[in-house]
Amino acid sequence: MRDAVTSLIRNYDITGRYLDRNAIDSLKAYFDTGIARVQASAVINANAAAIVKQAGLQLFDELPELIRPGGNAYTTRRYAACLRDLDYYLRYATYALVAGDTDVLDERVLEGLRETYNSLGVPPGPTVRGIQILKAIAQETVAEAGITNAAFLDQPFDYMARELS
Ligand code: CYC
Repeated sequence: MRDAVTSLIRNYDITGRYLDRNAIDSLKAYFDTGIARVQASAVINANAAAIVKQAGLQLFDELPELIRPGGNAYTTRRYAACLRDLDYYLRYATYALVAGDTDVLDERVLEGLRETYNSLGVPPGPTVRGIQILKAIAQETVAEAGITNAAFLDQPFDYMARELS
């Protein structure tokens, strides 16, 4: 698993280069947002259960066919699996936020997920919608906690949504 610093060093080491201006700029951008990343992640952690619950309610409110007979989240077991998946997305997003890198998402969440979803008939469009809803609620929650300039918050959610689209 890589973070913003180890990813960058790895790239420079492969080609045997000293850190140049671009490297310094990107490290600076990461360290400048460091405290805010940790704070945003702490706010999400403290509100994770409520964020997931609200995201699930909003998703099923927007797409009620998911929980009707024949829908992929129909039956309590599948409903619960869907909320659990949302919880995975949120938790791993906080890891990626702190790391400043999406590598953990590739390695721990996305690897083979599309195939698993295909074989179980989990629909990609509604899953992506679920991730977007999670992002919006996480943004609101972080903003309400007084953390401004949290533009970095979008990245892990957008990355997972794009990879599952
Ligand atoms: C199932 N979701 C699964 C399964 C996996 C994951 C592996 C199959 C095994 C199981 O049921 O537990 C996802 N597992 C993960 C992820 C990780 C992991 C991401 C990384 C940490 O270890 N259905 C919908 C909604 C959506 C949904 C759109 C919720 C957003 O209609 C999710 N995922 C969903 C459902 C199942 C599932 C309903 C159960 C499908 C079935 O068994 O028929």
